[in-house]
Amino acid sequence: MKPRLLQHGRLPEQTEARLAEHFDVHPLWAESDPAAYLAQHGGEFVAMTTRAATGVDAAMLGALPNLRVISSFGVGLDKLDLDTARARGIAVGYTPDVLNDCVADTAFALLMDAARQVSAADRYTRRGEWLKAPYPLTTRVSGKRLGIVGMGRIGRVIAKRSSGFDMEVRYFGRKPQEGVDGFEPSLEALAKWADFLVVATSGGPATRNLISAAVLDALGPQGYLINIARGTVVDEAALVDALTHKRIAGAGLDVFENEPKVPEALFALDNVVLLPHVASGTHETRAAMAGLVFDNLKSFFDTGAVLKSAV
Ligand code: 8YV
Repeated sequence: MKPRLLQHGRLPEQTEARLAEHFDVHPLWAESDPAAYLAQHGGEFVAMTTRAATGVDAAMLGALPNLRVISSFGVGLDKLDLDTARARGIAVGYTPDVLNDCVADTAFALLMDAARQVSAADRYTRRGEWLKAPYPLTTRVSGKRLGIVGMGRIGRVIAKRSSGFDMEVRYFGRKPQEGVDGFEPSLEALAKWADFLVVATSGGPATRNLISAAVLDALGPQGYLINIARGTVVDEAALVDALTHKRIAGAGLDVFENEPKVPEALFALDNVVLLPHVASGTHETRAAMAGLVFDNLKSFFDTGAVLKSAV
């Protein structure tokens, strides 16, 4: 008999098909009242899939008394109740590493766009304004100072990308990373030093509003903020205020506090580039992530352990 698997949130089509070959899958996303469904059937499931943005909370885990493994699509763990999973001995697989390159690429796309105003200049050209006047000057990237908040797997690839732009790198985090020079123990000092501050840390309560009004003020009117991490890491109201009043030069944002809602005040501003949380969203990377969601489950049922464990 195939193990019974609860699918929380959709996955790429091929992955859903592959899962159905090996598991008795129930799509929770198709239920009109998921809580009522789980109250009746929760005990049937030994495995589940979810997505980083969807997660699994304590209430849902409570409704799944026989769950043995969770396999999550994504690297973010901020919406997963890991404490409960740990306490109950539930294995948790996720998809780190395979998305590092694309997320770092997107960080650089946002950085380049914020500084050189690629999107704003494109809009200017389409509006026919070039016929009236040349586009205003923008800000140089090469040779500038890059501050990275969170020198983890993705932060390191961002640092690697920056060497192609001859940038000087320093970073902030809980502790200095072995083999990585440039640790700065004060986030405000890093922001003051940096021309570009890139947020690449994990989300969750420990980093909530880490990028505060004070950090933005330290970054200052010549500084740019790039966020490819989680919207919750930045005090969004303070950021909107800083961008509106030009207390920072600009920003490039892939993530927001209440996705898919983006503060409307930002729509009218040309000093901010807005992306709909797409940093890992390439065919290649999403296929690798989906493959790992499957492989984590397969490994768990073959060997008792997922390949990439989050707990
Ligand atoms: C995913 C992400 O696109 O991996 C993560 O944590 O934020 C993204 O790569 C997405 O959130 C998956 O649901």
